[in-house]
Amino acid sequence: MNHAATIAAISTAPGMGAIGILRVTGPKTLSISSQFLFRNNQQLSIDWITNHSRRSIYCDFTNSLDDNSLIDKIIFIYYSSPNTFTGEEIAEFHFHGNPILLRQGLELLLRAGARPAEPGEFTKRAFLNGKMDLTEAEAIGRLIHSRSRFELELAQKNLFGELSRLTSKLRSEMVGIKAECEAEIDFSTEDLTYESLEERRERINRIRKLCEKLLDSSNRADTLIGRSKVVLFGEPNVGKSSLMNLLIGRNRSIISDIPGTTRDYITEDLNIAGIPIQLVDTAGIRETQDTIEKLGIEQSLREANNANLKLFLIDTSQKIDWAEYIEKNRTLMESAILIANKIDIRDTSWDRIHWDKLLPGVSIISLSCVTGQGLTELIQLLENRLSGSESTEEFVILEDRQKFHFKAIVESLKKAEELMLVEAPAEIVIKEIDEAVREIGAVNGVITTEEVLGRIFSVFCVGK
Ligand SMILES: Nc1nc2c(ncn2[C@@H]2O[C@H](COP(=O)(O)OP(=O)(O)OP(=O)(O)O)[C@@H](O)[C@H]2O)c(=O)[nH]1
Ligand SMILES: [Mg+2]
Repeated sequence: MNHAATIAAISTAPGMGAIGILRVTGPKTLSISSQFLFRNNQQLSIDWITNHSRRSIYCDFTNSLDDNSLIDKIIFIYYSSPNTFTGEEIAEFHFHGNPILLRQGLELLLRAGARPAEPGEFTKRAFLNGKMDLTEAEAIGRLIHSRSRFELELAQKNLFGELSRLTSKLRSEMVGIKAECEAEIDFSTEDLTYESLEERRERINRIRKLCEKLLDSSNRADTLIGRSKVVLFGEPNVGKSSLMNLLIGRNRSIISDIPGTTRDYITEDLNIAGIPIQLVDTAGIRETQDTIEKLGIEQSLREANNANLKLFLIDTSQKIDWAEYIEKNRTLMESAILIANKIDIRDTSWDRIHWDKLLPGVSIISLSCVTGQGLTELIQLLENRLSGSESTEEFVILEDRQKFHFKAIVESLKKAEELMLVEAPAEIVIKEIDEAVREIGAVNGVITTEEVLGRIFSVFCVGK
């Protein structure tokens, strides 16, 4: 399939980098590109470039439209069609990775007749030219935006065709069932026994269960992919805000030696070992008459309740009867990781060994927000707890659009099963099967409309 327009875009992430790549695809790729490519003040000819397909060409990128000024020394690569990402010819310009430079280059390519690519347009062409199916194309978008290793691995599975293969298999099974129903109508076979009908219903049931399992597994994966909420809580002045600032690497929360400094809760997004988390610093919990502080404390407890992980801080610099302290706070402490803070100025009443007996099974980390002692250990523990031992093997990720179709399949198959149970005529059953076949076709893009494609690819980044 040939698309009239030749499109161009900056394909690397915005910002500075060692290199930045401009990409062009479409029928006029060569005539547009070659205008700017020079060696020893000689423009590279289209023939010469065509003979050097897939080879890196070191050359000048010159502003031949205005004053022949040298824009950059680049590596140019030309990929002749059809064995390319988009299925059409592609040119790549490897500039030095400065955004202003890249925009200058792009500007010239556009003036020479290319059109700015829409978000995801390169991948959309790849799909339209049969280079990949829709689940694989969607997986590229997911892959680029993955925020954790877990999500990345799931995106890779789809990109490498796992969902595509499963969908094709389900589709061919459903088409098979549909054909059987048709045969039944056409010949009204006498030898179609009750057993074979029963067997067909079981096959439909099996496919439906599989789709339900898929939806369930994808919903569970969504929960794991969502940002984990990590809440810091404990009594006033134990160092919650200090730990918040230490973890995010800047002074976000106000720290002071006055108990009750933080009165509201404060949230920050950060990444710990590739896991996206939302960190929440809360108001210190204590008995108080101050109405505003009271509200803050209520919020703290609410935040702690909603957390995926709670860090309960205690102040080891105080002289405290810890056995009594634990009895008072046992419920709060047992569901949390304990952070024994201010270990650099710990009081003699603090005894780490003692704790394992008083609170068995609860993890304790000795920490100093001042010296940084124990921070590596804490981060390691957070990583272990948050990433879990979740293997991607039993999970699959479905985009919302795919879920929508799988739900529709489940509904249709369920109806088909019910109809068969009451021995409805095949003509009616087949309508439901047909619907399911259509829906599964929509999953990997056997059937699509321009509107659907527009929605899918518009969430991509430009240049992909
Ligand atoms: N020596 C030492 N001082 C610390 C440590 N962590 C915090 N502090 C000090 O303890 C005091 C209280 O720290 P904050 O981080 O404001 O405590 P908080 O728990 O947020 O207190 P509230 O917001 O009032 O609930 C400050 O003076 C900090 O400098 C530590 O590990 N060692
Ligand atoms: Mg605070």
